[in-house]
Amino acid sequence: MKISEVKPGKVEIQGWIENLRDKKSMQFVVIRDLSGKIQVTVVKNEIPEIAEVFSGASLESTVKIVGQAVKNDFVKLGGIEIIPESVEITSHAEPFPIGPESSIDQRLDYRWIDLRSPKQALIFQVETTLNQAMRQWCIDHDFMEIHTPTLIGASSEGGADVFEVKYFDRKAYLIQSPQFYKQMAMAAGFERVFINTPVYRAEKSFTKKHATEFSGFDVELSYVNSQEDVMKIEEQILAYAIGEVYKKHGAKVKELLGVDIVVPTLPFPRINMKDAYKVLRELGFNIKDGEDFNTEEEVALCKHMEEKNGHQFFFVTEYPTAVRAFYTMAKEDEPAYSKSYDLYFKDVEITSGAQREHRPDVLKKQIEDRGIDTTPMQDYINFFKNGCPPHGGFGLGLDRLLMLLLDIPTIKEAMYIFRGPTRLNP
Ligand code: AMO
Repeated sequence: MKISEVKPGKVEIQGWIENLRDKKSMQFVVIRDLSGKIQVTVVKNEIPEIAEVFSGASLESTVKIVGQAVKNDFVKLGGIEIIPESVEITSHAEPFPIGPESSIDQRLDYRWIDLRSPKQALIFQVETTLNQAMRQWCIDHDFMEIHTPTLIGASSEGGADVFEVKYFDRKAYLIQSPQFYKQMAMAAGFERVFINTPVYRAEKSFTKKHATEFSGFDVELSYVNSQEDVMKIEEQILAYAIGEVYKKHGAKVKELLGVDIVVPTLPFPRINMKDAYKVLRELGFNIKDGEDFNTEEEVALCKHMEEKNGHQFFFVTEYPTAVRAFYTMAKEDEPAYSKSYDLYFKDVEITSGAQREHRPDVLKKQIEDRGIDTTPMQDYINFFKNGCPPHGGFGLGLDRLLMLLLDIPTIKEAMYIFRGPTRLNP
C-alpha cells in the first residue's frame, strides 16, 4: 500500500530508506515513497534478525516491509509507526555521486537520483495536470487529437536549424514543428485539431529557454478570420489549464517551491507591433519599422506590459511579414504586416501563432520570396489545391510554459530529460 494510506493494523509497504538512526537498543528507520514518509521502529533484542538487515542496508536502498502499524503520539511522522515482522532489501544503493551542492549539469548526469526529491516530482505532477487540462479543454471544444510523424522530407519552418537523419538511402529531417501536418488536417476537413509531439531544433543556443528537443502543444482550426480567432482559443486553454493546476497543486507548489500560481484573467492584454515600436522608442530603444525585437527590447517590452496591465501574459500581434515564416498570411490592407502573433508569459515567448496563407499560388510565391526551394515543399503546397478553408493555429512550448509557471530557473530542470547542443545523456 501507499505510505500515505497506512492505518493501524497489518500493513505491507515498499519504499526507499531515507534515514536510519541506529541506537544502542533501537533503530528508527524512515521509509519514503512518492506519497509520503513513515517511521519503522525496531527494538533490537526483540527482532535481532530484522535489526541486522537494517544495519547492513545503505541509505536510498529500497525495501519491502510487512508489519503492524500502531499509533504512537511521540512519532513526528503522522503519529504512527510500523513494528516490522519481515524486511526485505529489494535493491541496494551505492553512495550518491551528487548532492544538494552539485550544479545543474552534474545533477543532470544523474537525473534518476536528482528527480527523487518531492520538489522535483511535483514539477512533473504539475506538468501532468497542465497537459491533461489543455487536452481536456480541446476535447471539450470539438478538437480532434492527431498523431503526426516526427520524420519529414523537408524543413517545415525554413531556416537551417534542422536535424538531418539518414533515411535508408536518402535524407530525412526531424520535424521543427508539426506545422505541415496540422495544416493538412484543415485541408482534410478536420476543422479543429491538436497535437502533442516532440519537436526538434538544431540550434546551438545555451540559454535558460532553449532545448534541442522539446514538447510542442500545437493547435490548428478552420474558418478563422484573423489571428484573433486563434488567440481567443489559446487564452481560454491556458486560463483553464492553469486554473486546474492551481486547484490541484496550488498549495503544494507554494509549500515546496515557494511559488504562487496566478490563474490568468481573460482576455489577455494585447499590443500590436506598431504600438510596441512606439513603446520601445519612448523607452529609448531605436528599433526600426519592420524589425523584430532583440533580447533587450523583448525584456523591456515584457516589463512595460506587466507594469501597465498587471497581467503575466500578453500577446504581440501583426509582426512584419518579412520576419515571420513563409506560411503566415499577410494583412490584406497592409501586406508588410502579417496576421500573426506571439504570446509572452512573464518574460519569455511561449507561443507563435497566425492565420495561414491557404491560397496555393500566394503560398508558393511567399516560399520563393524567402529564397527557399519549393521542390521539397510540393506536397505541402498541394494540400491547398483541392479546396482548403481559411485557417490558423499556434505552437506552444510546453516545457517553457512549465518553467515559467513554477519559476524554475532553467528549462533543463523543467524537462524530464533535457536535450541540448552538448547533452545527449542519460
Ligand atoms: P516557433 O518556432 O515560435 O513556432 O515555436 C513555437 C514555440 O515552441 C517553443 N520553442 C522552444 N522551446 C524550447 N526550446 C527551443 N529551442 C524552442 N524553440 C521554440 C516556444 C515557441 O513559442 N510552427 C510554428 C507555430 C505555429 O505557427 O503554429 C512554430 O514552430 O515556446
